[in-house]
Amino acid sequence: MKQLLATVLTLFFVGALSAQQPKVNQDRLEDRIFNLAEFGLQENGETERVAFSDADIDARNWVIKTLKGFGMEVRVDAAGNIIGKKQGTDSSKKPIAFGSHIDRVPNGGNYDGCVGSMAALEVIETLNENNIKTKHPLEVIIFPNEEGGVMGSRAMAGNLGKSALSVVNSTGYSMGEGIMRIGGDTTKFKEAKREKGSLAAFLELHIEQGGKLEKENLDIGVVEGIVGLNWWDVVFTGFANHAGTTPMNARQDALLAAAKYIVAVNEITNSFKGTQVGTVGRIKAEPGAPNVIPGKVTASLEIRDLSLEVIQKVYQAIKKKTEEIAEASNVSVEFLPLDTTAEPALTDTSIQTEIESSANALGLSYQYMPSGAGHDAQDISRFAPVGMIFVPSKGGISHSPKEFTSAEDMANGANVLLRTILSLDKKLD
Ligand code: HGY
Ligand code: MN
Ligand code: MN
Repeated sequence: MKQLLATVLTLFFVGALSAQQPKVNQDRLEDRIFNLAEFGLQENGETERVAFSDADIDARNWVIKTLKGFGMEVRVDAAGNIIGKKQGTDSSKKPIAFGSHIDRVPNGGNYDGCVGSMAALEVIETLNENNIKTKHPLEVIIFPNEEGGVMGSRAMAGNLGKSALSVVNSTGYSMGEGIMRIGGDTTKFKEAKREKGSLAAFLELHIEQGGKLEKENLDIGVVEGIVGLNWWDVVFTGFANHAGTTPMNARQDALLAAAKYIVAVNEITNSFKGTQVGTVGRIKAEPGAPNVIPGKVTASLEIRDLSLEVIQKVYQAIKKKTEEIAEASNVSVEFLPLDTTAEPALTDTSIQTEIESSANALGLSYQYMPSGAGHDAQDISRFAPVGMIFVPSKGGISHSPKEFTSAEDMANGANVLLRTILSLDKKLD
């Protein structure tokens, strides 16, 4: 009986508490996710919206128009970051910012980045319709080209080097061309840099992109830290020759060496204790005809871990083994680092606590956890305290058209985001 009474009282208390705070509109949030998915919709019903594409530009313009419709001052900085500002009641306070990205990987899903971006719009609309004015100004930030190396957030952190501007994505545009296309200005992209202390806090809601929350039937992830990641192009140079007349023992087959490299990446990454990951996600064999022995192969290498030292250790072991493979295959190999490095980042512990208490107050289950995916929040953490909120990914699937997060899970995350913003507004100076 006592247990029942305690439960009833708790539910009443939680209900009463949460009744004081507005809730987001779940249907409107999901409608915006579906609306956003229209930008880049293909014949097969899937959406393509890689950064700098026409679809990306159209989606960005739609977000800008929506933010303006909320009465926000909207600007696009020199790196292409969209920044919507809602004035607070105390102009001495620094903004509380929140947002994510709307660009996608090729053949990606509708939720990666989109949930945090659409939830940011939903938070503003919910505050407006409840006539809630925060003391701190609020900023909604939509970062460009997150998938191509967290470009916008790196520029905002002052970490985007000139060499990054030549990195080309699957649209064929380089980052420099892309920044110009989306309304940035490469002649002054350094001006996108924001100084330490210029934001009171930054929050990012994001899908987990893994299966832990779903497996443990939990609503919310309180993110403790975000992995670092490094990319390289690995170029094998052999000798293109006739596939019919060149004896097997007289070949300099760049693709055969690359194939052994791919196996080595997997074996070496697994050979170290820990949770590091190593992937070859892209490969191009030239000249790319069935009757020509490939003379040149360019493959990618990505290594991730919460520790840069571990990334380096795994990389050196892979490089050493690959050089042995190349020598034995009578080809040469080069490792070319791509300027898309994202360093590991820890989230702010006091913001973690606010996220936890928001989840508790909303009666949502949660766990503390790391992020195996990279995010814009990791670069923003160079100059501001950040927090990240995860919601479940169905089947742990992401970077795939099969990516899915339910409307209820999205609304849970958006309500935790809203509540955390309001509690930080009260507590932060
Ligand atoms: O690749 C990542 O980790 C992120 O989804 N951009
Ligand atoms: Mn993302
Ligand atoms: Mn992604």
